Amino acid sequence: MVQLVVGGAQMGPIQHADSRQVVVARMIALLEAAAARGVEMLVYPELALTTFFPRWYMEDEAEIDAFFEREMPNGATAPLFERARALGVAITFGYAELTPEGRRFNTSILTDRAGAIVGKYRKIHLPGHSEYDPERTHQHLEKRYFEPGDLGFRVWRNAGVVMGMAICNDRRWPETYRCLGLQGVELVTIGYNTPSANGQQSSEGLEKRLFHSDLSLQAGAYQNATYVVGVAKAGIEDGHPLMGGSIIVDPDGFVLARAATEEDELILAACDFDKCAFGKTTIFDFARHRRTEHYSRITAQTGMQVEV
Ligand code: CDT
Repeated sequence: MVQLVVGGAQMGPIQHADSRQVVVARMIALLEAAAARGVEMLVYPELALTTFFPRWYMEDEAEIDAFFEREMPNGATAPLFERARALGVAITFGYAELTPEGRRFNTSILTDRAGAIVGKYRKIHLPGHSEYDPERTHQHLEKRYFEPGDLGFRVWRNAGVVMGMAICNDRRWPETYRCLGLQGVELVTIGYNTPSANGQQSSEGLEKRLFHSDLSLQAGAYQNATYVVGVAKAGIEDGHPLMGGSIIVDPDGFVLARAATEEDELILAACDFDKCAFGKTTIFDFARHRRTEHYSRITAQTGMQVEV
């Protein structure tokens, strides 16, 4: 029987002027609160160390690189790893990664309960655009600052559980969960930064955006018989609102815990990973029921083609 208390460390806003040290101190406070409540695996948001900088158009390479980490752990984040190790809590968080070759990725890492990095994921579905768009109410320049991830969707057995990572916009794509589901995933962790309003459609408000987030996370969990944890960075960053709505979802698609604020807030749920087995061996027993002979379009074709 594999059971784990899983936590989501939703983070409130991080302003441009906030140092990594200030942010890491907040992450450690959440970690300590989580450990005190029995959390054994804690999930932080996407790009957890900085403000959501893709909202700004930048050309200066040095200005861009200031948001990126050249190594992980590094001087600023080492205290977080150290505290997680001391408390025996596995963690995952997102950050902007600058590789030694000068490549930039939107990345998340996974540690074991001894504070060692056991997994790395680089965001595959990058939303937004690469050039300044005057038609939008706010910019979303992820395609400018990041390359699509090159590591695929992988899983790792960590603390006895098959874990996989995805980042923000990945949660809207069924392919994400299915690639992980085909590897037997039991816990999918997904940090996000989602603006509270749609920069291209003013009628789309917070309620619809929260619904779409829930819908995606709950469907991904149910259709792959896995726990899913979605964790926001929320609140008003440098005048720009990000939505909250962090949730923990069980393998039936039910929400076990939900954040109520747009601030630093802990959610948690005791997860019994044996509960993943029922769906994986019945309605979503992939080996018995999938019909791959009819799925070739999924990988052969990217955009929609209307052929009638
Ligand atoms: N960070 C991130 O991927 N955010 C996107 C915003 C989509 S609107 C360009 C999301 O899917 O939540």
